[in-house]
Amino acid sequence: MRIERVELRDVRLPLVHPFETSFGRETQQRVVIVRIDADGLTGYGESAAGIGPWYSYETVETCWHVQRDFLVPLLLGRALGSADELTELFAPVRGHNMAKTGLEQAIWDLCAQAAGEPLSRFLGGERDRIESGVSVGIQPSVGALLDRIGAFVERGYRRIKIKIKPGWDVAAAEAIRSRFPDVPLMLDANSAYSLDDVELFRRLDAFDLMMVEQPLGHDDIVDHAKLQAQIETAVCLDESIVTPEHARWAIELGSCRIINIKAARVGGLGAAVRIHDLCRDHDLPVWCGGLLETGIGRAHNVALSTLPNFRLPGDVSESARYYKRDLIDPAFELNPDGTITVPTGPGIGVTVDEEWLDGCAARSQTFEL
Ligand code: OSB
Ligand code: MG
Repeated sequence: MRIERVELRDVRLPLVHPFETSFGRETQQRVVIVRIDADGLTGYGESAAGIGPWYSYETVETCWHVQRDFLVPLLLGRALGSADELTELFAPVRGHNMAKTGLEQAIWDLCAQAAGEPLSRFLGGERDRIESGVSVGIQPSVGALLDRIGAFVERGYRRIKIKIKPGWDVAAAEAIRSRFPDVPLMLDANSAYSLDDVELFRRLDAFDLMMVEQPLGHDDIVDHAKLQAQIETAVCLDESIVTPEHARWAIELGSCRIINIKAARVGGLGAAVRIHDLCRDHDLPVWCGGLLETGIGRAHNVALSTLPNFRLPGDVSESARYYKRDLIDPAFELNPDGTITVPTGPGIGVTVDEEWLDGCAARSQTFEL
C-alpha cells in the first residue's frame, strides 16, 4: 500500500480521576493521535507520550518533532508490503519509541483492514475477550485506597495493581490484604527504590503478591537480577525493557520472571509481538500494560492482549475509568465477568469520533503527497 496522507493531532483529554505515581500526578492526558490514509482506507494509532518526561524521556513535543521532521518524511509516498517493514525503515531514528508507535499502529490498522481481518487475528491473537485489571494510583489515605479498590473489585476487575513509593508501600499492602485477603494483587514502584531496600521487598513477600513491577532504576537490569535472587515475589519489568534485546538480556540475567509489554515503550506492535514470542519460548508470562491511552491506543492494546502468552490480566481497563467521553464510540466497557470484548470488525474495529477528536485537538498538521 502507498502512504498518501498522514495527519497528526495533539489531543488533550481530562482524566476522570487524577492519576498519581511515584513520579508525579496527572489530571489530564496528552497524546498524539495519528491518522494515515492509504488505498482508500484509514488507519489510526496513538503516541501516548504524556505531558512531561517522567515515565520515559519522550513527551508529546518530542513525538511531534520526531514524527514531523524525521518519521513522516520516511513514510510519505512509500509503498509498504507489510507493517513489519517499519522496524527497518524507522531504525535510523534511535529510540523515540512512542513517536514510532503512533505511526506504526496506524499502519497495522491499515494492513489488517486490507486483509479484511480484525487486528487481533492479524497479529496472531486467539481470544475473543481479554482479562481486565486496573491500576490504582497513590491515594490521599489508606481509607481512600481501600474504598477505591472496593469499587473496582465490585465492578469485577480481575486484578488490582497499586502504585507504591517510599512511605506508601508495606502499610498499604497490609491494609489491602486484611480487607481483601484473596484479591489478585500486585505493586508498581515505577523505579522508586534501590538495592538498599531489599529488606522492604522481603517484607512484601508476606502479602502473596502476583509480582512487584519495576522496583529499581528505569534503565537497570543488573540490580533487578540481584533483587530477584533475594526475594520470593516475582519481579516484573516495565520501564527497563525498551527493545526485544533488553527482554533477552533481562531473561538471561534473571532480572525478572514476568514482563509488562507496552507497544508504546518498545516501538510498536511488531516489537511487542517479538517480545511476546521470546517470553513464550522462555516460559515467562507477559501482560499488557497501559499509558492511560484513549480508545485508539486502547483498541491496539486490546488486540495485542489476545496473543496466547498474555497469560495474566493486564492494565487495559474500560474507557470510563479514564475518560468521560472517549475518542471512540462506542467506548470500551467492562463485562460483568471482568473481561473486555475484543472488537470483531476489520483493523482495530472501533469507530473513531472524528468530530470529538477535532474538538480535543489543540493543534493538527497534515502531510500529503
Ligand atoms: O507504570 O504502568 C505504568 C500509567 C502511566 C505511566 C506508567 C504506568 C501507568 C499505569 C496505568 O500503571 C496503566 C493504565 O491504566 O493505562
Ligand atoms: Mg509500570
